[in-house]
Amino acid sequence: MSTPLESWVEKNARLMKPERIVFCDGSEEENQRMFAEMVREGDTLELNPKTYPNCYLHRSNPNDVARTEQVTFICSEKREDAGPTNNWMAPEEAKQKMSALCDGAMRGRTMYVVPYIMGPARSPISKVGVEITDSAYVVASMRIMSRMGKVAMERLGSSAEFVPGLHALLDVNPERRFVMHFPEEKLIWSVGSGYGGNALLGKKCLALRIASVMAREQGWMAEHMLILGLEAPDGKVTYMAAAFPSACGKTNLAMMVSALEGQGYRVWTVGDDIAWMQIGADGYLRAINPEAGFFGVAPGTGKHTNPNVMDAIRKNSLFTNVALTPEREPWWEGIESAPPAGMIDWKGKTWDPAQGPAAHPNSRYTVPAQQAPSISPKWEDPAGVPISAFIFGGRRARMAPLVYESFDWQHGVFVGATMASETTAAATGAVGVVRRDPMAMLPFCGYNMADYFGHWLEMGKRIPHAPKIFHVNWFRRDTSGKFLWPGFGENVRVLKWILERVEGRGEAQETPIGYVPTKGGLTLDGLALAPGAVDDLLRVNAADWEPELADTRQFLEKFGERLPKELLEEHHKLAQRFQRSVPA
Ligand code: O2Y
Ligand code: MN
Repeated sequence: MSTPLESWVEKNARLMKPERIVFCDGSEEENQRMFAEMVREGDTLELNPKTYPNCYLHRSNPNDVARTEQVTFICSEKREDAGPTNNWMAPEEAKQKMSALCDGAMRGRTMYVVPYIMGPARSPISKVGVEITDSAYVVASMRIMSRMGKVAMERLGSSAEFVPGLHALLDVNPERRFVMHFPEEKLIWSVGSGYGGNALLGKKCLALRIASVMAREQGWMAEHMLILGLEAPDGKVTYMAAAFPSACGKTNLAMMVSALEGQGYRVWTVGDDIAWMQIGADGYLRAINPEAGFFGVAPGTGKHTNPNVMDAIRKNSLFTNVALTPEREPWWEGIESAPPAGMIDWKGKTWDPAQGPAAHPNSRYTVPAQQAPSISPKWEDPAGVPISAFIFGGRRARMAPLVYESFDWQHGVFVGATMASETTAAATGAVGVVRRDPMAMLPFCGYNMADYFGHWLEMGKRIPHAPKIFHVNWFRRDTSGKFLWPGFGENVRVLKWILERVEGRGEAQETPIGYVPTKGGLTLDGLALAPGAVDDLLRVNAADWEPELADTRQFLEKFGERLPKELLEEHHKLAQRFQRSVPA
């Protein structure tokens, strides 16, 4: 008798008609075979084995360099269950479309069956997924990003408890590119892209879109959050989880080298992108990082911005769409070394600076998490780490102060639901356009976000020791447009205040938006800030918040009747607090 996995593989083999089927075991020999296959295919090359041992550079199809939200669908039975912020397609229609595209899609090719665990192998919070793919690059990447192969088969046994994911490259044509999620069935089906979030199905598809649905059904949380531990001078580590939209430095914060190390404050990395959290027997929200690696943006990463990752990527790493030096080393803009002569750009051509950057702006490193010098000794703890603080954040030039604490859980949910970031030239070409991205989950929530807010509100009632909720903004500018805060390792000063607030210390003043540090509440010794910068960083300016109130109201109204009334209540309370604070 076939196991559920075998039956599912057979069914899909009948559809995709591969020449051969390989069940991946995750061994080092198999990994070497994958890289040999990728090198043979011509889009991958080995890097300098002396300076970057066991490292490879892969060049994706230039039409396939990022996640594509416009072709990402939530295929729930009812359109309203996907909500106003997701693309929706009826499941039957989606399946017909995908079956037609996949009929014979692997003819003459290998079908790899990739069993994997999202989360530590023995954690009760972890989940098994199986990805069918015809891409050796996906297999090699999944081996870094998850616990892949034999270990996953041992956990799965003959059970049917796995999240199935189908992936086929087809002809890597944007016209035939779709990433479909079937939340009722917990199925993922992606075609036409070999890149990142579209193709490594354990990451955004399973660990966020499908897991967010499971989390709501089962009473836990799947969030787009980094997890870090802040060690204090007495050795106690306090864990925090933080959600920022893209391009706000999540990986850098998670891997920060603390500017207060001399005072005994150190940051430990548990995860840089995703957190799965369940209420533990001790009443704390316990978080695991479902991933086993970091898939980080290369440009802008250097010895100053993220020394820990620069150390980590010197071995066993897979680079995608970065440039190549004549020494066969990876290079990108912001690596903090001058571009050498004779560079090859991300498309494999001699680099001409007049034609654009050498590395693609979304080029990536894929590196095992355990190679980070900052990796927490608890990062694989099956019980997870207890979360004491949630931190939301965005890139706001004027409005939001450096840090503030919400009044309570319900207010914190409102802060997360209305969080936003202003676009940078690098991201869109248009500077300063406000994009609302609730809890940084807008592209990753597998169901109606109004219900997602409801789930957050419910969780708050159930967690005996609920995390306190904060908001940070590293990107406030002065009137001449200069950043007021240095960021990077200095951000630990803000984490220290958060830690003190968690412990019932930390000086704060009450403002209409929440508790803001007093000037003396932040540890600023040894930091040369411009005169008046601290006041500017901590100011809550009613005039700036007026348009924000109008904009957040409009955003929340998008969710109609389904929006929990508590959020409109919080909006009303915020407006009232401002009214009371402004002299008539
Ligand atoms: O463009 C992609 O496919 C990658 S997107 C990504 C990668 C790592 C972590 N986060 C993200 C994201 O978009 O949030
Ligand atoms: Mn992310």
